[in-house]
Amino acid sequence: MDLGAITKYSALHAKPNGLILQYGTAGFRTKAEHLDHVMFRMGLLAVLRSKQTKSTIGVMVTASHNPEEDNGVKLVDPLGEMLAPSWEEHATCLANAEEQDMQRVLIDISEKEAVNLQQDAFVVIGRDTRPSSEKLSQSVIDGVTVLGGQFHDYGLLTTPQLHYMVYCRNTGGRYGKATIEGYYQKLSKAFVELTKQASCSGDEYRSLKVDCANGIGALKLREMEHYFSQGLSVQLFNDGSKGKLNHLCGADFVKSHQKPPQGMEIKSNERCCSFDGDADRIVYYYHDADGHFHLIDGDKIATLISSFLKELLVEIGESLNIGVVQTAYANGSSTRYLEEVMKVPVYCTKTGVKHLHHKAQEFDIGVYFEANGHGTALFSTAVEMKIKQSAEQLEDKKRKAAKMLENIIDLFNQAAGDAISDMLVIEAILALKGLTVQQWDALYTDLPNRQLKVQVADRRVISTTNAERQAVTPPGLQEAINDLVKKYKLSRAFVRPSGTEDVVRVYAEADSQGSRPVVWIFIIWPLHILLKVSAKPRQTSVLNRESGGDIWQLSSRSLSHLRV
Ligand code: 16G
Ligand code: MG
Repeated sequence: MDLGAITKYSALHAKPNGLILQYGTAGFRTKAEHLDHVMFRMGLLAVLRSKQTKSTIGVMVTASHNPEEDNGVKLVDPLGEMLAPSWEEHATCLANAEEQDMQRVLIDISEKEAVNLQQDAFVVIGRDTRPSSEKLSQSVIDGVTVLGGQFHDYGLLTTPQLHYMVYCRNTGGRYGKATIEGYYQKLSKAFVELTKQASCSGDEYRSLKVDCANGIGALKLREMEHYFSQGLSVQLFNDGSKGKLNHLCGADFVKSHQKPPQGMEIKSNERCCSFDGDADRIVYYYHDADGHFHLIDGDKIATLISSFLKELLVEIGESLNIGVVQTAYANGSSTRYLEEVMKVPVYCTKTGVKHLHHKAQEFDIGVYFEANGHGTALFSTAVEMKIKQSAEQLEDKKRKAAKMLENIIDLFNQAAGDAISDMLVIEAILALKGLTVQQWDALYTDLPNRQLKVQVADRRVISTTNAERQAVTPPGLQEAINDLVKKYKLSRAFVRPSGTEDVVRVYAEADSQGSRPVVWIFIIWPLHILLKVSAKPRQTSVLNRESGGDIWQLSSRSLSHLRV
């Protein structure tokens, strides 16, 4: 380690005094102007991680669905997964070290992790379309080079594309070619093969409106569309040519406001979808003939995918172990449908892609989705080999199903949830099954639900267990929720501190038989207790009323007048 050079370069990326950030669920995220030193230091850390794992490591510069002024960074581990938890802690320590302590922290990490400093290092870098991203990714490169690492800068990429590149590079090209053409060709070839088999390939199945959140998804989908155009024609909206990134559009906006994005004309029963700002999330929606908006979220995407995979396995005659992984936010109707109708085992993990991904790896085939649209399917190596053999050996009908499964496996991005890949998987399944968007939506009916966020003095007063579905502290909170919930059919509520914002999230659902306010009771009561126990409730709590998208302003005073 050339400590002199590190000190010299670090001074050019100086840390603002006193600034403390944490490597959270999705890396570091804050206002772009506070991130220069973090980027430089993540370049350094990526080199250490690369030396330690003797593999290529990825660094992605993005703040996903956050406003355009923000930015962020996350590291991608060798098989395309999120950074290992012990290294998240190192990332936090390194980012927060004051200038004079930085070298010591760097040496501490190397020693703790037994990094062989003589080992070569290789880092790949990608960035989204934010105005700040180019300069910030240059700071990552400065960090990589000062520690003697080699790098390849892919420039503009979606987050899942960078995960894909890392995975390809560390598996000797077996997963695919680590180039943007390699990605386009692998996915498009599988998609075109699949849709060729669809008997219903009328116009209805061939066109899709895509809201790209004014982000990187637009650029990449534009580049890619001619590769798969014989199977699907896409019409892009919010493609970044005029609107602001994530402003009144994108998957996060559509999911949390339950309304279509701005700038998209929707005719009744037309199939539409939205990506988020870095294209790792997707939700679908449509307007029915009466003009009502219907959202098809990650839960219904998981249902469509897992039922299709299960049908194929039955046709091939393979009994593989398939599991679906969700979080506490999954609508109860989806869990019931999967377990009771489809007879697929369902597992619940904490919020955050890494938890779901990890759990899904336990199955032959693991399908995971968060309700917000993050997700993919994972296939064990043994399954991939078995299916490949079946596609060559089985007799006609079975061989056709095995071939389809082989292509579906290629179409998924198994390194990370990917809006483009998920979109193509969904479009292929709908075409192959001859399902309209309404028929897909009608698989089950979501229970009415509400979600809100509230600011309290200290969100750490809340701790949870059982995959965040039960509150352990503050005392009395869970008992109060239990007492209330048992009075209503199919009802469920939970409270959890956010991993990405300084807020507490409250979720509730119930079979309120058309009387939607019932769900609000579950929301308001936990909130009421919360505000009582958290020493100093902030003056105003902003409640994001999901359906309808209103912002409700409730003060703790007005809450205390509510009678339940
Ligand atoms: C991040 C996570 C997402 C999770 C969300 C929850 C990744 C790539 N993204 O965006 O999975 O749903 O945070 O945030 O892991 P919360 O803890 O604030 O509710
Ligand atoms: Mg995202």
